[in-house]
Amino acid sequence: MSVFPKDFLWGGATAANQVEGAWNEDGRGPALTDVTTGGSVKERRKVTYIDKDGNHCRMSKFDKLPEGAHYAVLPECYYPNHIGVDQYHRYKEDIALFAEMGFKTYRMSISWSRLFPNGTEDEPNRKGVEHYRKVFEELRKYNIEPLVTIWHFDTPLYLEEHCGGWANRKTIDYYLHFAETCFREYKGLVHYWLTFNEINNTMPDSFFNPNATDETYQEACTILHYQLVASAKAVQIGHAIDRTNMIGNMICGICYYSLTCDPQDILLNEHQWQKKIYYCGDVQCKGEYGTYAKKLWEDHHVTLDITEDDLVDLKKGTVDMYTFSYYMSQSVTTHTDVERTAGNMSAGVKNPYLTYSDWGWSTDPDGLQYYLEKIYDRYRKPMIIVENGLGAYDTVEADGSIHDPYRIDYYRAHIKAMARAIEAGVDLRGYTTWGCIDVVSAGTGEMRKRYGFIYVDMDDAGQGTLNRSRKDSFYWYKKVIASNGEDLD
Ligand code: BGP
Repeated sequence: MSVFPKDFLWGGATAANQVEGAWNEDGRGPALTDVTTGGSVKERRKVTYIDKDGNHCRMSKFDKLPEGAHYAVLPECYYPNHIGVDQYHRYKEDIALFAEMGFKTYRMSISWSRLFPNGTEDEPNRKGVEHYRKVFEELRKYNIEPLVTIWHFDTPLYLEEHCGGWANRKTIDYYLHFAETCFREYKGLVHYWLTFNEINNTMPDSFFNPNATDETYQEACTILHYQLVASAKAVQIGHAIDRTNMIGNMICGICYYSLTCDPQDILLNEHQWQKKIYYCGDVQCKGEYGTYAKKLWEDHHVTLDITEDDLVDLKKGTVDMYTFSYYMSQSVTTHTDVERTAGNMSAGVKNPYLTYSDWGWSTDPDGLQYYLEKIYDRYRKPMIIVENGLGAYDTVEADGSIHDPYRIDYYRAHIKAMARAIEAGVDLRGYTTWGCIDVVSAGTGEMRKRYGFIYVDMDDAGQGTLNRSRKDSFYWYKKVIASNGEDLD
Protein backbone atom coordinates (compact mmCIF):
# COMPACT_ATOMS: atom_id res chain seq x y z
CA MET A 1 0.00 0.00 0.00
CA SER A 2 1.28 3.44 -0.96
CA VAL A 3 2.05 5.78 1.92
CA PHE A 4 0.89 8.71 -0.23
CA PRO A 5 -2.72 9.82 0.37
CA LYS A 6 -5.03 8.63 -2.40
CA ASP A 7 -5.76 12.15 -3.67
CA PHE A 8 -2.11 13.21 -3.52
CA LEU A 9 -1.47 16.05 -5.97
CA TRP A 10 1.28 14.81 -8.28
CA GLY A 11 2.29 17.28 -10.94
CA GLY A 12 4.76 19.85 -12.18
CA ALA A 13 5.44 23.57 -11.92
CA THR A 14 6.40 26.53 -14.08
CA ALA A 15 6.18 30.32 -13.94
CA ALA A 16 4.64 32.62 -16.56
CA ASN A 17 7.77 34.65 -17.26
CA GLN A 18 9.86 31.51 -17.79
CA VAL A 19 7.52 29.65 -20.15
CA GLU A 20 4.99 31.90 -21.82
CA GLY A 21 6.99 34.15 -24.11
CA ALA A 22 4.60 36.44 -26.06
CA TRP A 23 6.06 39.18 -23.90
CA ASN A 24 4.45 42.05 -25.84
CA GLU A 25 1.41 40.34 -27.37
CA ASP A 26 -2.29 40.93 -26.77
CA GLY A 27 -1.71 44.00 -24.66
CA ARG A 28 0.79 42.60 -22.17
CA GLY A 29 3.08 45.17 -20.55
CA PRO A 30 6.76 44.50 -19.79
CA ALA A 31 8.11 43.16 -16.50
CA LEU A 32 11.65 43.35 -15.14
CA THR A 33 12.34 39.91 -16.62
CA ASP A 34 11.82 41.42 -20.09
CA VAL A 35 14.81 43.71 -19.71
CA THR A 36 16.96 40.95 -18.21
CA THR A 37 19.54 39.33 -20.48
CA GLY A 38 20.68 35.72 -20.56
CA GLY A 39 23.65 34.68 -18.41
CA SER A 40 25.40 31.58 -17.17
CA VAL A 41 26.68 30.03 -13.97
CA LYS A 42 29.80 32.24 -14.25
CA GLU A 43 28.30 35.36 -15.78
CA ARG A 44 25.32 36.89 -14.01
CA ARG A 45 22.24 38.03 -15.90
CA LYS A 46 22.09 41.79 -16.47
CA VAL A 47 19.28 44.31 -16.50
CA THR A 48 19.50 46.77 -19.41
CA TYR A 49 18.71 50.47 -19.50
CA ILE A 50 19.50 53.73 -21.26
CA ASP A 51 21.16 56.34 -19.08
CA LYS A 52 20.40 60.06 -19.06
CA ASP A 53 22.97 60.67 -21.83
CA GLY A 54 21.49 58.02 -24.11
CA ASN A 55 24.14 55.34 -23.46
CA HIS A 56 23.14 51.68 -23.54
CA CYS A 57 24.01 50.19 -20.13
CA ARG A 58 23.74 46.97 -18.09
CA MET A 59 23.58 46.46 -14.35
CA SER A 60 22.96 43.71 -11.82
CA LYS A 61 19.28 43.05 -11.12
CA PHE A 62 19.85 44.15 -7.53
CA ASP A 63 21.23 47.55 -8.52
CA LYS A 64 19.12 50.67 -8.59
CA LEU A 65 18.29 52.42 -11.83
CA PRO A 66 20.55 55.52 -11.95
CA GLU A 67 19.02 58.99 -11.84
CA GLY A 68 17.49 59.98 -15.20
CA ALA A 69 17.84 56.48 -16.71
CA HIS A 70 15.03 54.24 -17.97
CA TYR A 71 14.77 50.49 -18.45
CA ALA A 72 15.10 49.51 -22.11
CA VAL A 73 15.16 46.54 -24.44
CA LEU A 74 18.45 47.01 -26.32
CA PRO A 75 18.72 45.75 -29.92
CA GLU A 76 22.19 44.27 -29.29
CA CYS A 77 20.99 42.04 -26.41
CA TYR A 78 19.11 38.75 -26.28
CA TYR A 79 16.29 38.39 -23.75
CA PRO A 80 15.34 34.73 -23.26
CA ASN A 81 12.08 35.48 -21.41
CA HIS A 82 10.68 37.19 -24.51
CA ILE A 83 10.24 33.76 -26.08
CA GLY A 84 10.25 31.54 -22.99
CA VAL A 85 9.21 28.20 -24.44
CA ASP A 86 6.25 29.80 -26.21
CA GLN A 87 3.69 28.24 -23.89
CA TYR A 88 1.36 31.19 -24.51
CA HIS A 89 0.71 29.70 -27.95
CA ARG A 90 1.36 26.05 -27.19
CA TYR A 91 -0.47 25.57 -23.90
CA LYS A 92 -2.85 22.99 -25.36
CA GLU A 93 0.00 20.79 -26.52
CA ASP A 94 1.79 21.15 -23.18
CA ILE A 95 -1.29 20.38 -21.13
CA ALA A 96 -1.99 17.30 -23.27
CA LEU A 97 1.54 16.09 -22.45
CA PHE A 98 1.02 16.76 -18.73
CA ALA A 99 -2.24 14.82 -18.94
CA GLU A 100 -0.43 11.95 -20.66
CA MET A 101 1.88 11.74 -17.63
CA GLY A 102 -1.22 11.63 -15.43
CA PHE A 103 -0.74 15.01 -13.72
CA LYS A 104 -3.26 15.70 -10.98
CA THR A 105 -2.14 19.32 -10.72
CA TYR A 106 -0.20 21.92 -12.68
CA ARG A 107 1.41 24.81 -10.86
CA MET A 108 1.64 27.93 -13.01
CA SER A 109 1.57 31.66 -12.48
CA ILE A 110 -0.42 34.54 -13.87
CA SER A 111 1.64 37.29 -15.42
CA TRP A 112 0.61 40.47 -13.59
CA SER A 113 1.41 42.70 -16.59
CA ARG A 114 -0.70 40.51 -18.88
CA LEU A 115 -3.73 41.48 -16.79
CA PHE A 116 -2.56 44.96 -15.82
CA PRO A 117 0.09 46.15 -18.31
CA ASN A 118 1.34 48.95 -16.05
CA GLY A 119 0.03 47.50 -12.82
CA THR A 120 -1.98 50.66 -12.08
CA GLU A 121 -5.06 50.31 -14.34
CA ASP A 122 -8.57 50.03 -12.91
CA GLU A 123 -9.80 47.58 -15.52
CA PRO A 124 -7.88 44.46 -16.53
CA ASN A 125 -6.79 43.70 -20.09
CA ARG A 126 -9.59 41.35 -21.20
CA LYS A 127 -7.35 39.44 -23.61
CA GLY A 128 -5.07 38.54 -20.72
CA VAL A 129 -7.97 37.53 -18.49
CA GLU A 130 -9.46 35.33 -21.21
CA HIS A 131 -6.14 33.69 -21.98
CA TYR A 132 -5.83 32.26 -18.46
CA ARG A 133 -9.50 31.28 -18.42
CA LYS A 134 -8.84 29.14 -21.51
CA VAL A 135 -5.75 27.62 -19.88
CA PHE A 136 -7.68 26.72 -16.71
CA GLU A 137 -10.53 25.25 -18.75
CA GLU A 138 -8.07 23.20 -20.74
CA LEU A 139 -6.55 21.86 -17.50
CA ARG A 140 -9.98 21.04 -16.10
CA LYS A 141 -10.80 19.13 -19.29
CA TYR A 142 -8.17 16.61 -18.14
CA ASN A 143 -9.08 16.86 -14.45
CA ILE A 144 -5.84 18.67 -13.72
CA GLU A 145 -6.22 20.99 -10.74
CA PRO A 146 -4.59 24.38 -11.35
CA LEU A 147 -2.30 25.56 -8.54
CA VAL A 148 -1.75 29.23 -9.22
CA THR A 149 1.01 31.55 -8.08
CA ILE A 150 -0.22 35.12 -8.12
CA TRP A 151 3.23 36.76 -8.10
CA HIS A 152 6.25 34.95 -9.45
CA PHE A 153 9.08 37.52 -9.64
CA ASP A 154 7.27 39.66 -12.25
CA THR A 155 6.13 43.03 -10.99
CA PRO A 156 5.16 45.21 -13.97
CA LEU A 157 8.11 47.29 -15.11
CA TYR A 158 6.05 50.47 -14.91
CA LEU A 159 5.53 49.94 -11.18
CA GLU A 160 9.25 49.28 -10.73
CA GLU A 161 10.31 52.34 -12.70
CA HIS A 162 7.68 54.94 -11.89
CA CYS A 163 6.16 53.95 -8.56
CA GLY A 164 9.10 52.72 -6.50
CA GLY A 165 8.11 49.06 -6.83
CA TRP A 166 7.70 47.17 -3.58
CA ALA A 167 9.59 49.82 -1.61
CA ASN A 168 6.40 51.88 -1.91
CA ARG A 169 3.44 50.94 0.30
CA LYS A 170 1.06 51.87 -2.53
CA THR A 171 2.18 48.75 -4.42
CA ILE A 172 0.25 46.69 -1.87
CA ASP A 173 -2.99 48.15 -3.27
CA TYR A 174 -1.99 47.54 -6.89
CA TYR A 175 -1.11 43.94 -6.04
CA LEU A 176 -4.39 43.44 -4.18
CA HIS A 177 -6.37 44.75 -7.11
CA PHE A 178 -4.58 42.21 -9.31
CA ALA A 179 -5.07 39.40 -6.79
CA GLU A 180 -8.76 40.22 -6.30
CA THR A 181 -9.28 40.23 -10.07
CA CYS A 182 -7.74 36.75 -10.23
CA PHE A 183 -9.89 35.42 -7.36
CA ARG A 184 -13.07 36.83 -8.92
CA GLU A 185 -12.43 35.96 -12.55
CA TYR A 186 -11.33 32.40 -11.87
CA LYS A 187 -13.70 31.56 -9.04
CA GLY A 188 -14.74 27.94 -9.47
CA LEU A 189 -11.89 27.22 -11.88
CA VAL A 190 -9.02 27.62 -9.41
CA HIS A 191 -9.02 26.60 -5.73
CA TYR A 192 -5.31 26.44 -4.91
CA TRP A 193 -3.47 29.77 -4.76
CA LEU A 194 -0.03 30.94 -3.67
CA THR A 195 0.38 34.62 -2.85
CA PHE A 196 4.12 35.19 -3.50
CA ASN A 197 6.72 32.86 -4.95
CA GLU A 198 9.76 32.40 -2.68
CA ILE A 199 8.90 35.49 -0.71
CA ASN A 200 12.03 35.02 1.42
CA ASN A 201 14.12 35.20 -1.74
CA THR A 202 12.87 38.60 -2.77
CA MET A 203 15.89 40.48 -1.58
CA PRO A 204 18.76 38.02 -1.54
CA ASP A 205 21.30 40.80 -1.42
CA SER A 206 20.66 41.44 2.23
CA PHE A 207 19.37 38.23 3.73
CA PHE A 208 21.72 36.11 1.67
CA ASN A 209 24.77 38.34 1.71
CA PRO A 210 26.85 38.44 4.90
CA ASN A 211 28.36 41.81 3.93
CA ALA A 212 25.09 43.64 3.34
CA THR A 213 24.87 47.19 4.69
CA ASP A 214 22.25 48.53 7.11
CA GLU A 215 20.75 50.49 4.24
CA THR A 216 20.20 47.30 2.25
CA TYR A 217 18.58 45.70 5.29
CA GLN A 218 16.32 48.69 5.69
CA GLU A 219 15.10 48.37 2.13
CA ALA A 220 14.80 44.57 2.21
CA CYS A 221 12.84 44.51 5.45
CA THR A 222 10.54 47.26 4.17
CA ILE A 223 9.86 45.43 0.91
CA LEU A 224 9.29 42.18 2.75
CA HIS A 225 6.95 43.85 5.22
CA TYR A 226 4.83 45.28 2.41
CA GLN A 227 4.77 41.92 0.65
CA LEU A 228 3.86 40.12 3.86
CA VAL A 229 1.00 42.56 4.46
CA ALA A 230 -0.08 42.18 0.81
CA SER A 231 0.00 38.40 1.21
CA ALA A 232 -2.08 38.50 4.41
CA LYS A 233 -4.65 40.82 2.84
CA ALA A 234 -4.80 38.68 -0.30
CA VAL A 235 -5.53 35.61 1.86
CA GLN A 236 -8.47 37.46 3.43
CA ILE A 237 -9.81 38.62 0.06
CA GLY A 238 -9.40 35.14 -1.43
CA HIS A 239 -11.36 33.60 1.43
CA ALA A 240 -14.09 36.24 1.26
CA ILE A 241 -14.61 35.55 -2.45
CA ASP A 242 -14.59 31.77 -2.11
CA ARG A 243 -14.24 30.18 1.27
CA THR A 244 -13.20 26.88 -0.29
CA ASN A 245 -9.99 28.50 -1.60
CA MET A 246 -6.81 26.92 -0.21
CA ILE A 247 -4.27 29.72 -0.10
CA GLY A 248 -0.63 29.12 0.66
CA ASN A 249 2.62 30.92 1.16
CA MET A 250 5.71 29.85 -0.78
CA ILE A 251 9.14 29.77 0.81
CA CYS A 252 12.51 29.13 -0.80
CA GLY A 253 13.22 26.10 1.36
CA ILE A 254 16.93 25.62 1.70
CA CYS A 255 17.82 23.19 4.48
CA TYR A 256 20.61 24.66 6.61
CA TYR A 257 23.14 22.61 8.55
CA SER A 258 25.90 23.46 10.90
CA LEU A 259 29.15 22.21 9.35
CA THR A 260 30.69 21.28 12.71
CA CYS A 261 29.54 20.61 16.27
CA ASP A 262 31.27 23.78 17.47
CA PRO A 263 28.51 25.48 19.55
CA GLN A 264 29.29 28.72 17.70
CA ASP A 265 28.36 26.97 14.46
CA ILE A 266 25.19 25.57 15.98
CA LEU A 267 24.12 29.06 16.99
CA LEU A 268 25.01 30.48 13.61
CA ASN A 269 22.91 27.79 11.96
CA GLU A 270 19.92 28.52 14.19
CA HIS A 271 20.16 32.21 13.31
CA GLN A 272 20.34 31.24 9.66
CA TRP A 273 17.03 29.36 9.95
CA GLN A 274 15.45 32.32 11.71
CA LYS A 275 16.59 34.87 9.17
CA LYS A 276 16.10 32.93 5.99
CA ILE A 277 13.33 30.42 6.65
CA TYR A 278 11.27 31.40 9.72
CA TYR A 279 11.23 35.18 9.20
CA CYS A 280 8.53 35.00 6.50
CA GLY A 281 7.12 31.60 7.45
CA ASP A 282 6.29 32.72 11.00
CA VAL A 283 4.48 35.84 9.81
CA GLN A 284 2.52 33.93 7.20
CA CYS A 285 1.67 30.92 9.38
CA LYS A 286 1.50 32.38 12.89
CA GLY A 287 0.44 35.92 12.00
CA GLU A 288 3.30 37.75 13.67
CA TYR A 289 7.02 38.35 13.44
CA GLY A 290 9.26 36.15 15.56
CA THR A 291 11.16 37.65 18.48
CA TYR A 292 14.43 37.26 16.56
CA ALA A 293 13.05 39.64 13.87
CA LYS A 294 13.12 42.51 16.32
CA LYS A 295 16.74 41.69 17.16
CA LEU A 296 17.60 41.60 13.45
CA TRP A 297 16.06 45.04 12.95
CA GLU A 298 17.94 46.40 15.97
CA ASP A 299 21.25 44.94 14.84
CA HIS A 300 20.88 46.59 11.45
CA HIS A 301 19.23 49.83 12.62
CA VAL A 302 16.06 49.11 10.67
CA THR A 303 12.95 51.19 11.41
CA LEU A 304 9.88 49.69 9.87
CA ASP A 305 6.66 51.33 8.78
CA ILE A 306 4.38 48.90 10.63
CA THR A 307 0.89 50.24 11.32
CA GLU A 308 -1.69 48.94 13.82
CA ASP A 309 -3.80 47.83 10.84
CA ASP A 310 -0.84 45.86 9.48
CA LEU A 311 -0.60 43.91 12.72
CA VAL A 312 -4.31 43.07 12.57
CA ASP A 313 -4.05 42.05 8.91
CA LEU A 314 -1.05 39.82 9.51
CA LYS A 315 -2.99 38.05 12.26
CA LYS A 316 -6.14 37.65 10.16
CA GLY A 317 -4.38 36.63 6.95
CA THR A 318 -2.53 33.48 7.91
CA VAL A 319 -2.25 30.89 5.17
CA ASP A 320 -4.11 27.57 4.84
CA MET A 321 -1.05 25.63 3.79
CA TYR A 322 2.72 25.91 3.78
CA THR A 323 4.33 25.40 0.40
CA PHE A 324 7.98 25.60 -0.50
CA SER A 325 10.63 24.94 -3.09
CA TYR A 326 13.40 22.51 -2.23
CA TYR A 327 16.54 22.04 -4.25
CA MET A 328 19.41 21.74 -1.80
CA SER A 329 20.89 22.06 1.63
CA GLN A 330 23.65 24.44 2.59
CA SER A 331 26.11 24.30 5.45
CA VAL A 332 27.27 27.19 7.58
CA THR A 333 30.29 27.61 9.82
CA THR A 334 32.23 30.24 11.71
CA HIS A 335 35.46 28.51 10.66
CA THR A 336 37.47 29.84 7.75
CA ASP A 337 39.67 26.85 6.87
CA VAL A 338 36.94 25.11 4.86
CA GLU A 339 36.32 24.19 1.25
CA ARG A 340 33.84 26.44 -0.56
CA THR A 341 31.47 25.93 -3.48
CA ALA A 342 30.51 28.39 -6.15
CA GLY A 343 27.28 28.57 -8.08
CA ASN A 344 24.29 30.80 -8.48
CA MET A 345 22.34 30.82 -5.20
CA SER A 346 24.66 28.28 -3.64
CA ALA A 347 28.04 29.85 -2.96
CA GLY A 348 28.97 28.52 0.46
CA VAL A 349 30.70 25.84 2.40
CA LYS A 350 31.13 22.42 0.82
CA ASN A 351 29.43 19.55 2.63
CA PRO A 352 31.75 16.52 2.23
CA TYR A 353 28.81 14.07 2.42
CA LEU A 354 26.99 15.48 -0.61
CA THR A 355 27.42 15.66 -4.38
CA TYR A 356 26.97 18.88 -6.35
CA SER A 357 25.31 19.59 -9.71
CA ASP A 358 27.02 21.34 -12.61
CA TRP A 359 25.53 24.55 -11.25
CA GLY A 360 26.97 23.96 -7.79
CA TRP A 361 23.68 22.95 -6.10
CA SER A 362 23.94 20.08 -3.62
CA THR A 363 21.75 16.99 -3.99
CA ASP A 364 20.34 16.13 -0.58
CA PRO A 365 17.08 14.14 -0.31
CA ASP A 366 17.57 13.66 3.45
CA GLY A 367 17.53 17.45 3.73
CA LEU A 368 14.02 17.39 2.24
CA GLN A 369 12.84 14.91 4.87
CA TYR A 370 14.47 17.01 7.59
CA TYR A 371 12.85 20.20 6.28
CA LEU A 372 9.39 18.62 6.03
CA GLU A 373 9.52 17.21 9.55
CA LYS A 374 10.94 20.36 11.12
CA ILE A 375 8.50 22.75 9.43
CA TYR A 376 5.44 20.57 9.89
CA ASP A 377 6.13 20.34 13.58
CA ARG A 378 6.50 24.13 13.78
CA TYR A 379 3.25 25.10 12.01
CA ARG A 380 1.05 21.95 11.78
CA LYS A 381 -0.33 23.07 8.41
CA PRO A 382 -0.80 20.93 5.30
CA MET A 383 2.28 21.10 3.11
CA ILE A 384 2.97 20.93 -0.63
CA ILE A 385 6.42 20.80 -2.21
CA VAL A 386 5.82 23.13 -5.14
CA GLU A 387 9.32 23.00 -6.65
CA ASN A 388 12.01 20.36 -6.64
CA GLY A 389 14.25 19.19 -9.44
CA LEU A 390 17.64 18.85 -11.00
CA GLY A 391 18.97 21.37 -13.51
CA ALA A 392 21.20 19.36 -15.85
CA TYR A 393 22.64 19.21 -19.37
CA ASP A 394 20.64 16.83 -21.58
CA THR A 395 21.82 15.19 -24.79
CA VAL A 396 19.51 14.48 -27.69
CA GLU A 397 20.54 11.19 -29.35
CA ALA A 398 20.60 10.73 -33.11
CA ASP A 399 17.19 9.06 -32.97
CA GLY A 400 15.75 11.94 -30.98
CA SER A 401 15.59 10.09 -27.65
CA ILE A 402 16.84 11.72 -24.44
CA HIS A 403 18.23 9.48 -21.70
CA ASP A 404 18.23 11.26 -18.35
CA PRO A 405 18.87 8.63 -15.65
CA TYR A 406 20.44 11.35 -13.42
CA ARG A 407 17.08 13.12 -13.27
CA ILE A 408 15.22 9.89 -12.48
CA ASP A 409 17.72 9.08 -9.71
CA TYR A 410 17.27 12.55 -8.26
CA TYR A 411 13.47 12.32 -8.20
CA ARG A 412 13.45 8.74 -6.93
CA ALA A 413 15.56 9.70 -3.92
CA HIS A 414 13.44 12.77 -3.15
CA ILE A 415 10.14 10.90 -3.46
CA LYS A 416 11.48 8.26 -1.04
CA ALA A 417 12.37 11.06 1.37
CA MET A 418 8.80 12.41 1.06
CA ALA A 419 7.41 8.95 1.85
CA ARG A 420 9.56 8.78 4.99
CA ALA A 421 8.33 12.19 6.09
CA ILE A 422 4.71 11.12 5.58
CA GLU A 423 5.39 8.01 7.65
CA ALA A 424 6.78 10.29 10.33
CA GLY A 425 3.44 12.12 10.43
CA VAL A 426 3.85 15.05 8.02
CA ASP A 427 0.61 16.10 6.30
CA LEU A 428 2.08 16.33 2.81
CA ARG A 429 -0.59 16.88 0.15
CA GLY A 430 1.25 17.34 -3.12
CA TYR A 431 4.43 17.52 -5.15
CA THR A 432 4.99 19.64 -8.24
CA THR A 433 8.42 19.13 -9.77
CA TRP A 434 10.08 22.28 -11.06
CA GLY A 435 10.20 22.86 -14.80
CA CYS A 436 8.18 19.77 -15.71
CA ILE A 437 8.79 21.09 -19.21
CA ASP A 438 12.16 22.77 -19.94
CA VAL A 439 12.00 26.47 -19.08
CA VAL A 440 14.27 29.52 -19.13
CA SER A 441 16.34 29.38 -15.95
CA ALA A 442 15.38 32.14 -13.51
CA GLY A 443 18.86 32.40 -12.07
CA THR A 444 21.01 32.20 -15.17
CA GLY A 445 18.63 32.77 -18.08
CA GLU A 446 19.91 29.61 -19.74
CA MET A 447 17.90 26.99 -21.63
CA ARG A 448 20.62 24.39 -21.26
CA LYS A 449 20.02 24.17 -17.52
CA ARG A 450 17.16 21.77 -18.10
CA TYR A 451 14.70 20.42 -15.54
CA GLY A 452 11.94 18.97 -17.71
CA PHE A 453 10.38 15.59 -18.35
CA ILE A 454 9.58 17.28 -21.66
CA TYR A 455 12.45 18.54 -23.78
CA VAL A 456 12.08 21.82 -25.66
CA ASP A 457 14.22 22.37 -28.73
CA MET A 458 15.57 25.83 -27.96
CA ASP A 459 19.08 26.99 -27.10
CA ASP A 460 20.60 29.85 -25.12
CA ALA A 461 20.71 32.12 -28.15
CA GLY A 462 17.06 31.61 -29.04
CA GLN A 463 17.72 29.13 -31.84
CA GLY A 464 15.49 26.07 -32.15
CA THR A 465 12.15 24.79 -33.37
CA LEU A 466 10.51 24.89 -29.91
CA ASN A 467 9.30 21.36 -30.63
CA ARG A 468 8.52 19.22 -27.59
CA SER A 469 9.75 15.65 -27.02
CA ARG A 470 9.53 13.13 -24.20
CA LYS A 471 12.64 12.29 -22.14
CA ASP A 472 13.06 8.89 -20.42
CA SER A 473 12.00 10.58 -17.18
CA PHE A 474 8.62 11.36 -18.79
CA TYR A 475 7.71 7.66 -18.92
CA TRP A 476 9.18 7.08 -15.48
CA TYR A 477 7.14 9.87 -13.81
CA LYS A 478 4.02 8.58 -15.53
CA LYS A 479 4.53 5.21 -13.76
CA VAL A 480 5.20 6.97 -10.46
CA ILE A 481 1.92 8.85 -10.68
CA ALA A 482 -0.07 5.82 -11.88
CA SER A 483 1.19 3.83 -8.87
CA ASN A 484 0.68 6.78 -6.47
CA GLY A 485 4.39 6.86 -5.67
CA GLU A 486 4.91 3.15 -5.20
CA ASP A 487 6.63 2.17 -8.42
CA LEU A 488 9.90 4.10 -8.37
CA ASP A 489 12.00 1.64 -10.42
C1 BGP B 1 13.33 29.08 -7.90
C2 BGP B 1 12.31 29.82 -8.69
C3 BGP B 1 11.97 29.26 -10.02
C4 BGP B 1 13.04 28.43 -10.67
C5 BGP B 1 13.91 27.64 -9.72
C6 BGP B 1 15.16 27.05 -10.34
O1 BGP B 1 14.09 30.00 -7.18
O2 BGP B 1 11.08 29.94 -7.99
O3 BGP B 1 11.44 30.28 -10.80
O4 BGP B 1 13.62 28.97 -11.75
O5 BGP B 1 14.29 28.38 -8.60
O6 BGP B 1 16.16 28.03 -10.43
P1 BGP B 1 17.02 28.24 -11.73
O7 BGP B 1 16.04 28.56 -12.80
O8 BGP B 1 17.94 29.36 -11.42
O9 BGP B 1 17.72 26.96 -11.96
